[in-house]
Amino acid sequence: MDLEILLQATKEQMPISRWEHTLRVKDTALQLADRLGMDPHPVTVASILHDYCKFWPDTELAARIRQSDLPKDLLQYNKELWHGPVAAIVARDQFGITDPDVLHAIQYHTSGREGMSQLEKVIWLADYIEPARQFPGLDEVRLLAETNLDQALLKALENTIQFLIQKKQKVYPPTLLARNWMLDQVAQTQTESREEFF
Ligand code: DGI
Ligand code: FE
Ligand code: FE
Repeated sequence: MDLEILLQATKEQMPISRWEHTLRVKDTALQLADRLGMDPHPVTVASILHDYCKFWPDTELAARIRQSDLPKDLLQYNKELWHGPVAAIVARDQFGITDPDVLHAIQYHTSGREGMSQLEKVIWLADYIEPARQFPGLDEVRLLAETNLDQALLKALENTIQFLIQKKQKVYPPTLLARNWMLDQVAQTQTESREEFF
């Protein structure tokens, strides 16, 4: 995939502020990936495309969800959740991206899900911590992200769920499952590192 074509096509889909967010997510994700020894290419492609459909009309997003193989229950939840899954369909059908890990990282970049891959985690977290973000509790997540991807993601998912509850909004079940799963993952690594110590 020619990155210049992806960059140009994505830039044309959104206002400049969202485009700059996209570039910051890419840089943040690449920093995390470098530390984790990951291949930078899929990280770059998923970062560029993650918000491709952010400024599409809700009616268009809903139509694409109905027409595609995406889960229809998305339509019962917050519209904010729609742009990622639809961007994954565009990545596959318009840009010919076949790597399932890249497609999943785009698809689940808002909700998260149980069993997220390392790439999915990196994109989710980079989107949350990119330097211009200002969520409550973000300093703690940024600090955790420097040393422990899983702990940072757990905290960020918990912050997001708390935020949605405070706003009296529904929580899409995959986000809850992601948080429960990360809680187990973090507990498991803590037990393992204690066992190594003794
Ligand atoms: O597209 P971005 O603004 O870069 O970020 P995003 O794709 O993570 O969208 C974030 C918004 O989605 C955030 O304001 C919370 C909202 N949202 C609504 N329902 C849910 C949700 N986020 C999650 N994780 N789960 C939900 O059920
Ligand atoms: Fe998004
Ligand atoms: Fe984003």
